[in-house]
Amino acid sequence: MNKTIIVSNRLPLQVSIQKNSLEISPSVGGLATGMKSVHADGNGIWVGWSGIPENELSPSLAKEVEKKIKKEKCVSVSLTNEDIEDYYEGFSNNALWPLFHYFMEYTNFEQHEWEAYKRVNEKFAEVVIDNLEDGDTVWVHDYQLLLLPQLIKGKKPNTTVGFFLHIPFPSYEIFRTFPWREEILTGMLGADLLGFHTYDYERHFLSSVKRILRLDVNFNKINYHDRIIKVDSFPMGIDYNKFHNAALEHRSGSLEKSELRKRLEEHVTEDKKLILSIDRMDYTKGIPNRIKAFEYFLDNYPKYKEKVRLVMLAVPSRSNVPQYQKLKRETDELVGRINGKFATVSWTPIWYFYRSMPFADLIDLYISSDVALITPIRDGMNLVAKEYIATRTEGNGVLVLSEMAGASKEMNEALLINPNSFQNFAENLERALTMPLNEQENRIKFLQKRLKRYDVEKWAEEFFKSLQETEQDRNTIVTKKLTGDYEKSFVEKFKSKKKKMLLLDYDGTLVGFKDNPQDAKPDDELFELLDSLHEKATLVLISGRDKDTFQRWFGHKSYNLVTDHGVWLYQNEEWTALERLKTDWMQSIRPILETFVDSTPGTFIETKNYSLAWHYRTADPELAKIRTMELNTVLTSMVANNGLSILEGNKVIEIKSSNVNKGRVVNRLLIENDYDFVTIIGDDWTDEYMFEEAPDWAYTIKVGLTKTKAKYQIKDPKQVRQLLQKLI
Ligand code: GDG
Repeated sequence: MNKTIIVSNRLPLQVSIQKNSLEISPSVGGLATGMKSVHADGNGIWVGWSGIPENELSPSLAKEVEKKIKKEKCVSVSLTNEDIEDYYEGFSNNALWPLFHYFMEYTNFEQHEWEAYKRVNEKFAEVVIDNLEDGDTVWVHDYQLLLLPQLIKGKKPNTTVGFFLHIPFPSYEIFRTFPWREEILTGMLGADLLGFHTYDYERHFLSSVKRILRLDVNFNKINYHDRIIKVDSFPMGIDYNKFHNAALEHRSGSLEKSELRKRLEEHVTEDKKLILSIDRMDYTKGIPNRIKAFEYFLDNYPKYKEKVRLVMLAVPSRSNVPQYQKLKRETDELVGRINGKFATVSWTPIWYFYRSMPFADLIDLYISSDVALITPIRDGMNLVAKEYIATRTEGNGVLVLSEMAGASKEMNEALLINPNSFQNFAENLERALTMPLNEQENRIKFLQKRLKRYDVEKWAEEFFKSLQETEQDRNTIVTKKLTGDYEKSFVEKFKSKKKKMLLLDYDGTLVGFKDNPQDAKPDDELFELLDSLHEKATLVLISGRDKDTFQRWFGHKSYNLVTDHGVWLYQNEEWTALERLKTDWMQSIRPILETFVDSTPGTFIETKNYSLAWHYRTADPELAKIRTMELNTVLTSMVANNGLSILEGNKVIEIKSSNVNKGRVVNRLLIENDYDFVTIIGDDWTDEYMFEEAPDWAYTIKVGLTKTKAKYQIKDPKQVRQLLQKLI
């Protein structure tokens, strides 16, 4: 039975060893909840670190840990103290975490930590592969394991691999500073589906893939070797019912009130309000900034003195890292200073807790607070914001949320603020404190509806569904691939037939692309191949290239040539014009193309006899994308009335007479002779005209794995040559 292997840095359980006795308890985090059904399904297993370093376990204890966690359907990856220091605290938390959250000043690039990161990712891969069977699916989580997808795919290419990033993916300008940027991207591209919390992170990732790896991206799909990788956003939700029901229970009076709740309620009266913030103590969460902004608020709206209290829960995190220790000191000092500045005998403005709290206390905090102030400087999603909304069972309460949290993208009904503007912060806090009840209810209602529907289980389900679809897509490509039995029958047919024609496109089909088109000359091996083919079949090279170039390259051969997309035909050592075309339009189009060359570095114009081509292969892909749209807009109005058409080829826009296309030539050639075998091979969409005109029984083969009308697909020019070689 096929199973799913979930992989994350930590297993969803807590292992504690006391006086040589082992305690294992499941952890209750959002991820564990979301993955519950995926994990529980069939023989699903979870691979990760147990939280106990290898060095602290005797061999017998290690065995026992393994046995006990196996019962929880988990398998552990054993990590040494050194691994944890260099891979986890080092590379993951000192390089990836700050950089991905735009804290460049905290980012440390250490070669030995990078080595450890690679080594530990390989350890994870080993454990996954040991547990992997044909047909299994792997779902990898988060920034500690960016290299893992490719490590799995490289060894087990038929495995479906998904990856989800829980933190932001930074913009290209930030990501490009990373010394091992190519390796990180290639590592991630081992996945068939890459998921992010928001569309922005997805966009940033695609932009880096385009610019750094220079891969082709079509909408949200990446063409990578012979694979198509899907990239999409899946905003992670929470276990809505768990929070909502706990809040209902706490409010129902069936439970005895906790001390915390009693103390919180003492503060809340008609004109006094509680403001809540909960975060891990992390510099991304904007804690010092929030305290300073609160000071600004009290200074500028003094009527709220003694009327509001900020209850701030900061949960200890990574506390042995110097930056986190500094943050803790800064927070302590700020709270002290501000409490000292404003406190009265009966009031302290900030109640500050530096600890973690049991779930029940968390619920008490949520239900007792009139306003939640969630103001990270940068946050992948932020689940606390969602949890606060889920606990508002009476429909009141206001969420003030930073625009920099991924959650803001789907929580428009919150009061969205820029946490760096104290004025904006203070205005919205005042607005939250004075918001009429019916407005609060309307906003909460909308937010709850969405969070309830798109909860964490739905999130996992949607990701998983999309991941399974990639498997189906892969299978369709496989059925179209001209390999195995299909290839065998193709070769046999060719050999058994008498009147054969091979129509071969040139660039991208017989030769790969070069930065400068003039460098893509035919090589000796190609001549040898074409000579042999020409002895066995009518060989036609058909190209958008100009007549002069082909004359220079192939004039000494007797192959048939079609150039300029079908304007000229070379047969029996003679050139014939198939179309009579004007070229006077070039005078008005060329200056337009020149302005695009000036404004787009790396682009140039190629002048052919009957067309003008603007090449952008070496330009910045993002800029080129914008420019191609602009150029298309400018040209569209001009070409329509002048009998011209715009062809978008592979990194080139070509303007030519609309009467011409490769498909018309195919028709003409087919009529000339009574062929019993025809094969057409081409790579870009100008070749689709040929595929359209081909008779049903012909072989049409598209080079590359993008959408096509051709019946078969093949990976690249190298494979085309290998296939043709088999015909001789
Ligand atoms: C990363 C990304 C992304 C907090 N204090 C206590 C406690 N919590 C629980 C909350 C919430 C979770 O911890 C925190 O989740 P966040 O999403 O707010 O933040 P990160 O830990 O930074 O998580 C983040 C997330 O991954 C998921 O993809 O949203 O952007 O940084 O569930 O309730 N729970 C208990 N006591 C506490 O004191 N019991």
